[in-house]
Amino acid sequence: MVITSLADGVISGVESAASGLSSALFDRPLRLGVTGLARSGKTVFITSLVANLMDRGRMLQLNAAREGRIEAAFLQPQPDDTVPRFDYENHLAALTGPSPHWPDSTRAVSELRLSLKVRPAGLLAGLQGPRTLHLDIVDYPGEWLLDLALLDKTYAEWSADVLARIASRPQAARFLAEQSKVVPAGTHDEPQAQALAAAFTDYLASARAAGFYDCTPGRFLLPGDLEGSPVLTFAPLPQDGSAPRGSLWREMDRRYEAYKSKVVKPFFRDHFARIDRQVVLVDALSAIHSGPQAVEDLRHAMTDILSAFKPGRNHFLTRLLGGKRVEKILFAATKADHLHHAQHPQMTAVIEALTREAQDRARFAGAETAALALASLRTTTEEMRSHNGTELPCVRGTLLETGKQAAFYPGALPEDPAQLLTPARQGAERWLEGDYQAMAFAPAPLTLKHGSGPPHIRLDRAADFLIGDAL
Ligand SMILES: Nc1nc2c(ncn2[C@@H]2O[C@H](COP(=O)(O)OP(=O)(O)OP(=O)(O)O)[C@@H](O)[C@H]2O)c(=O)[nH]1
Ligand SMILES: [Mg+2]
Repeated sequence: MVITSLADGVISGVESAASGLSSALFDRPLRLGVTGLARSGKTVFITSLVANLMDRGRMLQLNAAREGRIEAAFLQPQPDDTVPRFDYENHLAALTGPSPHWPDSTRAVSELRLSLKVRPAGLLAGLQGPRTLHLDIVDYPGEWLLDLALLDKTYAEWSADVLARIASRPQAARFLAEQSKVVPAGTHDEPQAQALAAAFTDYLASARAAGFYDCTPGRFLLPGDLEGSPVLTFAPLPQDGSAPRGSLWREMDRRYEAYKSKVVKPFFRDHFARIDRQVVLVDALSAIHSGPQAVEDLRHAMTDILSAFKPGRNHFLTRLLGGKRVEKILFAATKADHLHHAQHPQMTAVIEALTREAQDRARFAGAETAALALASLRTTTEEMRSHNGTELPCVRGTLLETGKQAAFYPGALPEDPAQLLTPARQGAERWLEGDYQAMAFAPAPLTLKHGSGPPHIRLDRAADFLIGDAL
């Protein structure tokens, strides 16, 4: 229990005190954060996890499920009245309906409470009745964690940093041209501020599309209901310490500070600081398919995202969290159904290597970490095909683009992930060995057996690592 967190967030402090008490005496809530960069598979993961916890026929690697100790699982109203509810029913209907399709992109925090009624294991089994574990699952964009770095920077420092980094990027040309026309010390003019912010936002969007990960402030790309508000209407300007009151520079400085205090801090206080268990989803295969530059960018992004889990580096977070720590962090490579299972160990090795620096840090901070390759929703079957006399391990599924069935050999991942990460670090333009085929499968029409959730790969292992000890 953490009293010190009261310093920066009365609400989270009080709730963690209450949850400490209730975990001993009553039903206890456990908060599971699900994050990852855009399109990494958060929505599908949560939907399938919840469906498979409600119907546990495919959850044999989750001990409590295998032992038959989970008596019931049901959705309940979530504890936070101001956070949108995770749209479980619609996402599940999209995935498992008569014409299955992937759910829409979600661009904000959402939450769902799943309550599990569980009989205790071992010696206590005969003595105690069932307990209820409230699992509060929180879906939030990994991009928002990148904003943590802004808290340590003034507007002048941030501007200098960004302007230096983007100077040579073609995506920034238009913004830089607009920006060079304004006089930072001149009088603030709102249409001009808006034009600059819009040009900067356009730059961020095209930089992200080009594979750059350092596209902060994160909320510029995922504005939600803040769209058009002053906290999102600023852009980096060259240092002008002498800029007078009422100048463009001063106003941008003020908005940057407002973004930190009104957007970044509340996210960390209201969501991040309360997380007990965390899963970080990574679409490593897409990055590998895109080439070495994308892999290197992903490695940087993971390191930055996960630096949030080593709070000692940031004063605000240290103060906010007090002694509280995320207890477990799972790094999961998603969409493993794109590979034959013979290649899953290599995929796990890649995700371990990609997150090694970050994992070491989190371990240092006292969290238990693990890595695995999973598919939240399995869309393929496996088959061997002979090609020029060799047997190739393939996967077969319905292609998203054409709706046709096809068998795919995506390419062999190396035994040693360094064969991918080293050329990526060295700035190679493309892979020397082998080529990796990009592919996208549509969800397959399902007829679910009574008592079984949607088909997956290792979702039960992921659940056992994340919540097994609390069941
Ligand atoms: N084959 C396969 N594809 C998957 C799986 N999970 C996700 N995908 C693909 O990845 C896409 C993104 O998945 P989402 O769950 O929407 O990802 P997200 O992280 O919630 O994305 P945003 O909300 O846009 O940030 C889906 O539309 C699918 O194409 C999976 O288990 N297997
Ligand atoms: Mg989503």
